[in-house]
Amino acid sequence: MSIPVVWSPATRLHVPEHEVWVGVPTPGTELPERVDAILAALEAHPLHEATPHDDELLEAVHDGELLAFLEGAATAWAAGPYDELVGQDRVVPYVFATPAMLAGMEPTPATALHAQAGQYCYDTMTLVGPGTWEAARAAVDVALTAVDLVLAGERTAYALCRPPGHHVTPSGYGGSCYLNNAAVAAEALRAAGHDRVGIVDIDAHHGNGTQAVFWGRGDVLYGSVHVDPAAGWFPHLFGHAGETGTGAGAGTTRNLPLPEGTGDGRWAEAVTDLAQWVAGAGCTALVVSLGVDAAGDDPESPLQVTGDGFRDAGQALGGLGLPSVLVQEGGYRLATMGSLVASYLHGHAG
Ligand code: SP5
Ligand code: ZN
Repeated sequence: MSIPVVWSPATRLHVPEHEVWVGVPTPGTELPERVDAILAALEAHPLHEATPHDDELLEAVHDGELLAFLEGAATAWAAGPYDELVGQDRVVPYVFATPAMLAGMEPTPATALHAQAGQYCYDTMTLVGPGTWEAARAAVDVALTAVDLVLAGERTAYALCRPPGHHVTPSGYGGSCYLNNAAVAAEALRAAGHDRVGIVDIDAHHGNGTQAVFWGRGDVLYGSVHVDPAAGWFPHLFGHAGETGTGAGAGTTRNLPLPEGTGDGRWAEAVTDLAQWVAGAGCTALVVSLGVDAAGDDPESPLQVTGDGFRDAGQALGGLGLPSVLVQEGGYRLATMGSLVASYLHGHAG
């Protein structure tokens, strides 16, 4: 039983040459080559190219203002002309509309593009360039095409989404993410008649964006295992155990932060805990935010998971027998990330 793989060549079009980290331009980590590294490792799986989908479900997740900004930002920046003036060819914010700046006042929306960026982008690592929108929008089509396959009867489909998405809130992007592919997939499963959908996020980082999208809702559960943000890891402000949702969503968020250095046994136990939680809560479909940056050799996290751990995580989640859409998130070591995805898929297929 081989899980179908959905991809799009347009996901290669986003080229983040740099990410500005603590004020310093460092080489980008979320590279187009990630797509090819994963494809090469999944050669044995049936391959499907994504088909275009309209914006209805994307607009259910994200504010229209954010979508319009992302779609037009690269062209507007090029006309700036910031590249000519200061040597910056990517959209990067420098003023941030934080609650501390607003101080309870209603701001007048910024007119300068370099200030507008900080109304939507909440960090300096997530630059927009030519092709960013096309790639991010294609990744949404990849996720929705994987949902189509599952609705047509596949038990599981894998969406090779890139750029990743789980850090994007309804109106804010960051963390190398622009559009929340997993949240859109969950909305698609809901729209197709699944009354309760579970999202389990095994990326090394907490998916603050996905948590935000479903924070007040009881119909989509969000559970995440990740390196403890309180130990100094992105996204810093969210992902702590006390965050459990609000209103109709009270109790439908679960965070299992783990210490730096956590390896296979304890990590896979936490994934198993989340698997049993979503099944016990009556979810009839599953979305997995499948980052592989928890790997021991990944440059972006201090977790120490191996291929065996990813296989065990796949077994725990695939063993639920739920219709499942697997959405690629992070994972940055080109030499090994493909085989880690393959290990997870092998475990999930059982
Ligand atoms: C989807 C995903 O895994 N996003 C994680 C983004 C977290 N990035 C934090 C970056 C922290 C500093 N990294 C320095 C890399 C130097 N290029
Ligand atoms: Zn990550």
